[in-house]
Amino acid sequence: MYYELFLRSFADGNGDGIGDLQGATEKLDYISALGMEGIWLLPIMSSPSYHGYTVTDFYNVNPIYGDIKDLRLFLAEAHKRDLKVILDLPLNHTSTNHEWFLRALNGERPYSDWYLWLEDESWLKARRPWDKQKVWTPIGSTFYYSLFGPGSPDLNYDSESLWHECRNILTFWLSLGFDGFRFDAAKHIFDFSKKIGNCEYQHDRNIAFWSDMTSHSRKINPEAIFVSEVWDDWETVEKYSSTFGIGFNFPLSYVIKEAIEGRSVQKFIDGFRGTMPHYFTDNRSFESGVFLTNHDMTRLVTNMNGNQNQAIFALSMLMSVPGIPFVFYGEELGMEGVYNELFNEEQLEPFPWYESGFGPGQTEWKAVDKNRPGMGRSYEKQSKSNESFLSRFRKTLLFRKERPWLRWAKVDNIYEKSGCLCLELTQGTRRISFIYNLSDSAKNLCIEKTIHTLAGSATTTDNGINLKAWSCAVIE
Ligand code: ACG
Repeated sequence: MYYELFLRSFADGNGDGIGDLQGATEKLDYISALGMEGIWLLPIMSSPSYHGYTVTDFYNVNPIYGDIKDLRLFLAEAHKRDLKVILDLPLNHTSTNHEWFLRALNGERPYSDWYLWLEDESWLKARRPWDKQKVWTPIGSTFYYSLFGPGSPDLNYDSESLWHECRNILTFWLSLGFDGFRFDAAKHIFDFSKKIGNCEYQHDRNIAFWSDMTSHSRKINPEAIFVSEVWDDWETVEKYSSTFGIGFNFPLSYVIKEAIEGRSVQKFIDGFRGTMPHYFTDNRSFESGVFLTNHDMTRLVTNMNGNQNQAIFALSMLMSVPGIPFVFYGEELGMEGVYNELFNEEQLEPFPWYESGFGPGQTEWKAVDKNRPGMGRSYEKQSKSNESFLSRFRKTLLFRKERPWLRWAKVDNIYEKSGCLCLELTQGTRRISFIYNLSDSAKNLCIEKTIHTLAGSATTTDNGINLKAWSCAVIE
């Protein structure tokens, strides 16, 4: 189970109100106590942006987060707690302030080959596949290709020397002690076709690139961990996953949230079969990185319209399916926030350590709106109650931590029974069953076996159990 950590919002070590490596190091016991086996660290390289996905130096830590020494300490302390750390690496583009781009603008080789420049006016008609945004940005007398907006000129991987540079970047961070990478925008390495003068995903070329980069990395660390970010339908996600070993299962995150919203057992069954086919067999060439939300999405409790019981129920589903679960920082406190891009980014608000909103280590880099002081959302307040959302969330996480074998489990059966969803998993001699009531009313089920609950509650009846609304029963 991994914790998705946004340094800037997490914990401040030097009193400047901006989260940093020193602050995060001081909170590693907190992350470990959640039952985590690892951390996905959002980009920490030098960058002019708050999100860090537009890099100005691939070989350095953003000075506001600390320096290489702070990073080495963070990694050493994480490893002392058996926490792996994977680094989010955005290789698809750079910042416009990267030295490479500035030297490219001066016509210096090889840098001018490392970006894509307009060669034909007809290319200007190209639009981003998912939201039809323009993809060419004017500069001087030319245009550069920038899929993620004017601040992020795409790198041109037709250039061999750029592949060589990427291998050096991977070597650098692995040699510092990272256990692997989350590769950003993995399907976008080759996503503009000069032949058709428009955006076109060239999946085979993308996979050839990533195969080269992951093989290079495995020469440095044979145990290196790679997670691919391919935000697409299942067929596309599956295409990439075996090259990396772990593929984020975006489609499953929608299946869980939409089945809950629609209170539909059948929707879950159909969706689960369609997005986890590799877990219905024993032989699989990759694992799914399973999750409910990430930094590009609306937060869990907000997605559930503030219904904390449904949020814990959704988490119980995540904690019971095979694969490697990822949890976005702050979800454990029930933090709220609607996703919006480059506006107020309310899904990235400071982690509220104190109920007053202030105290040693509290980050204050941006105003908070959805997670204000005095709302009872803070760690300080919730850690004092066994009934708090945090306590319920942590209990659910620890259920998973105590059953690491679920990662590799095989799905034996998934079916509907008395209006509930039933999931049966096995792994070797182990077997476990989950019964989910994804409805607003209690359900009676004829079950002889003893159960315990992972979410909500149940009572025993003469011939079985009465499973309350938004509850999950476990037989093991
Ligand atoms: C990554 C990072 C993100 C970062 C960048 C750029 C990339 O997580 O934080 O932005 O470095 C696309 C890309 C992803 C990208 C997101 C933001 N995420 O593929 O790599 O945009 C559709 C498309 C997807 C698209 C998604 C966006 O298919 O390609 O993701 O929409 O919403 C169903 C469909 C599925 C569809 C979804 C949603 O599931 O099957 O295909 O996905 O519905 O409609 C960072 C900052 C940004 C900044 C940028 C420069 O976060 O704010 O602008 O850097």
